Amino acid sequence: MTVQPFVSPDLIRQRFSKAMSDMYREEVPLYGALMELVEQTNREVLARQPDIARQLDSTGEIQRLDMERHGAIRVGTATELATLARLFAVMGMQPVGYYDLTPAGVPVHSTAFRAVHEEALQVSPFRVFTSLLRLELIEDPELRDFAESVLAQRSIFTAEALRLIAQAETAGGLNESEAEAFVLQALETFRWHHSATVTAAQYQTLSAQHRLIADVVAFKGPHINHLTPRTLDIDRVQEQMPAHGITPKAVIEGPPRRQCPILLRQTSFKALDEPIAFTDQNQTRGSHSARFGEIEQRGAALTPKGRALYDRLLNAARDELGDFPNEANAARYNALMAQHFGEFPDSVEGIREQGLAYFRYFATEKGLAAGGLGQSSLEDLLRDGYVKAEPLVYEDFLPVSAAGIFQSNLGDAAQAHYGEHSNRQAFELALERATIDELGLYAATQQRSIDECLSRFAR
Ligand code: OOG
Ligand code: NI
Repeated sequence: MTVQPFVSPDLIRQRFSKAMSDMYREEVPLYGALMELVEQTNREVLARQPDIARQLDSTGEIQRLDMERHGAIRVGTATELATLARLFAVMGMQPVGYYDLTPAGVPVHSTAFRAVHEEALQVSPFRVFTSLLRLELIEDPELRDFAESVLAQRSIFTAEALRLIAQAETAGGLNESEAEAFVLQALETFRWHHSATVTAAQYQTLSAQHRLIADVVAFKGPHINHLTPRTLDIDRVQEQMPAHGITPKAVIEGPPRRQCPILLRQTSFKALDEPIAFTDQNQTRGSHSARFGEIEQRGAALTPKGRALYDRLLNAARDELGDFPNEANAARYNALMAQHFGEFPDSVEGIREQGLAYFRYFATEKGLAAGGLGQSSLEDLLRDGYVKAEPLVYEDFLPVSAAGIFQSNLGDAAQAHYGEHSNRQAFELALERATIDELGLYAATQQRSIDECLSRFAR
């Protein structure tokens, strides 16, 4: 008997991402319309701005652009979260970062499962923003007990998915046929269900406490609630959405429009109410809205210094606005953001000289032709044009933006005030492992590219 080799986790993730996209396109017709709009806009940008095309080509991002998606799910128990971590690990995805959404009145805390090495990200940048409901924040003990008992009865993984996860863990990987089965089985966890696990009245009670609680507790599984493509021009897509029958939220989250994109800009549109059958109804008579659409534009990953500047400018603009950004104050918000962010350098050189972002260093054509140069410093190589610096793309999320996305899809009524805040320790206890610090990952990628450049020319 020949032993079949393992399929690399990166390829399993690439296949899973494709399968998820196909499933979502079938389930949510607007997703298909949005994907077309984003693909068309990206083509236009690349044709109109050859410098962007060149930059994406030299970093390799051009090859992953069309594959680029992030999804989001919300789970209800520690066991669900810990098992998800094991499921994602089969696909080479690790929990990166900790996000606390309670300051924004959303009773969850979250992490992002994603690949961590630049080479793995290149094969598939697929990531999933994963939130754990904080049931301890439900004040009514009766409702909390009810929610806990409903969650305790469900299993969000198929038996076969659990078996394949265990198999991958003990054997150290999955072979071709196991990997194929795994993708299909894992997909089931993220599927939409038209029937709820509670009665219509129970759903109402949960929803009255917080719409998000109903979304997590009342269903068989953590349906994927959006799948977000990456656009090269978010303002243009936002502008064009209405003509395609899509109504975007009032403002784009994140930094304002700039020459040199930083971090992450996002916008979303509300999904329609979807028909649901509650357990006391034979046919679908109720409804629930959970699924929405979102697009994003990614820019440079900021260093702690750059991030502190970003946070300060964002807070200053928001403080001056004096309210959550909304339809009525959108124009003023955009003006305030542009005004405050005038302080943030907007050229690659300016950002690099002030140490505001992480970079990757590449040998230029001149550098490739030159070969060994003896001992030169990185700054020498840059100055003489042997090496060029490209901003490292941000692979993570932003808590203020995430809160804005949650809010716009839950409605303003969803704003609550929680006394208890950030609890990373409790989150990691539930996850059964620590979350990875994203800044360390960016610094490591940057360092690897510096080492490679220096060793190339040191000969
Ligand atoms: C997640 C919202 C956050 C993002 O892109 O910041 C998010 C959710 O609604 O479950 O997806
Ligand atoms: Ni999102």
